Amino acid sequence: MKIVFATNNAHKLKEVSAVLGEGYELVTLREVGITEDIPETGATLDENASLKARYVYERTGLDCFADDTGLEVEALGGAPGVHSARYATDGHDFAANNRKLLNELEGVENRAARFRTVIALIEGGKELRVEGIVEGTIATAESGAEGFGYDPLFIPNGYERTFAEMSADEKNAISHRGRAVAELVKLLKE
Ligand code: ITT
Repeated sequence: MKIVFATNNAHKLKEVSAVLGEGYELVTLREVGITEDIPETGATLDENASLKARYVYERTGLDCFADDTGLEVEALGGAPGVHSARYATDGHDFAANNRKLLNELEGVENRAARFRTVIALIEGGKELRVEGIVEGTIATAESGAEGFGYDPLFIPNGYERTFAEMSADEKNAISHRGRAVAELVKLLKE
């Protein structure tokens, strides 16, 4: 089954195609001729996932899905949340975001955080949403070189390593996106 995944993030594309497995052919935005940045102007992860999926559906008429992910840190009132990509700067500067997060949490004891992924699926013109959550803590220094974004700082509960110290398979098995994609697969199989 062919389905458009509305993302420009190559890491995500790799993670999601690994979880979806063989029965699905993921089509990229470039392959359907969408090269511009899709506006993410929503106030919540749900709204942004939905905006991205609808944008693609309106232009292509193809079945598609989009995700939006945020890191929600308890001591920061849920920040950076929907602003996770542009926490420190306007761009997707992962290193600057991680530095800012460490600064904001300096001396803070409560380091509880969670990643939340919302996926909006449009299939046959009908929209459905699923989500995936992983709870954890924010480390006091970066470790590991795998993954992307806040992975070097995020230690999932029950582990003593960050996501960036795990293989892609290990991360996918317990991650926010892995769980959301597992729910997506259930919807696609219904
Ligand atoms: P697209 O909108 O093109 O899909 P993006 O990088 O902007 O890509 P999101 O809006 O979903 O992705 O995610 C916002 C930010 O959250 C992202 O830039 C990363 O900093 C962070 N993030 C998302 N998923 C993550 C993960 O699995 N591990 C670590 N950080 C992640």
